[in-house]
Amino acid sequence: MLEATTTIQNLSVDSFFSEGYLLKKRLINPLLCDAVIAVFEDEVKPYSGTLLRSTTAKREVHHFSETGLMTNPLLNIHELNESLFPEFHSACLRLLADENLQRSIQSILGESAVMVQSVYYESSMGTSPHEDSHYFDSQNSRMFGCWIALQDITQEAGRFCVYPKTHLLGDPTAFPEHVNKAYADYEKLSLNVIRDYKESDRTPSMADFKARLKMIRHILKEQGIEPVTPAVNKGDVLFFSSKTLHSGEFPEMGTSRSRTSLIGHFVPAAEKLIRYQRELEVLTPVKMKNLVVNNCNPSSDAR
Ligand SMILES: O=C(O)CCC(=O)C(=O)O
Ligand SMILES: [Fe+2]
Repeated sequence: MLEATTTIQNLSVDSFFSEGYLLKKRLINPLLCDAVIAVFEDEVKPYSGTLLRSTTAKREVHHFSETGLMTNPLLNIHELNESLFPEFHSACLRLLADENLQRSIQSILGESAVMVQSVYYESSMGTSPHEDSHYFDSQNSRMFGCWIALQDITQEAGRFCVYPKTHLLGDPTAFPEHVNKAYADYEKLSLNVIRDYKESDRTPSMADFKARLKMIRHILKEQGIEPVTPAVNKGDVLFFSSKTLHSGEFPEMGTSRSRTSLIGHFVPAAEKLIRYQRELEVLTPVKMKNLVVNNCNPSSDAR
């Protein structure tokens, strides 16, 4: 029995490495998901002050859709002021430290993990295909995101998409030379755009990312790579590599359907962090409740 379970686990991990993502259904207890949403409604949603956002990496008040959904996701909820949001802070940490989740993280990494970023979404904002590695990663590109559905997510709310095998772009054993050359050009442009923004401290705009988007769309089309938009339900977790292209669909206009999700990005504890594929940073892991997190105030986002 034990042997069979171990084999199944290994198969899953193998598919994470071959496909660049892995969906684990019902990994998290739905009650933990409900608890996070309930305290978000009680403690966080009525708050009128500013909080750090993943869209701008700046502090902003909540922005709302016409149907009352928060549209600017919260960046690094583990670093929220605990005295302002005690219940939300501890419910999120409890969920991210969940035993089943941590066991899966361990089996992907094969060693101890540190959470370097967390984001809370109430709605999808429509994010174009990108890889997180260009924003930040572990120095050996082993970071991955755990995208946790806190509710059943409908098509209308705008689903999360992954592009299978794209974490292998640039690998000569996986893609032909002309594709890897096009990918190298894309990567160069993408990093230039991101580094420019960071240096001038401007907020990314869709227009500036247009050329990068055109290049990656061309590669995806030529290789016939279609996005996978798995139907996800409360407690499901989608693990995706820092190098896997992913995007978020736009919600339908005027929808009242939320897409409540919590995302944690994890790296091996023994590696350094790298920002914009240029700046190395030593990790300073600390234990926060039952979760090991990096003790810093990251200014980068993974959008
Ligand atoms: O949830 C989304 O729409 C995008 C999330 C994302 O890009 C990320 O977590 O890295
Ligand atoms: Fe991302």
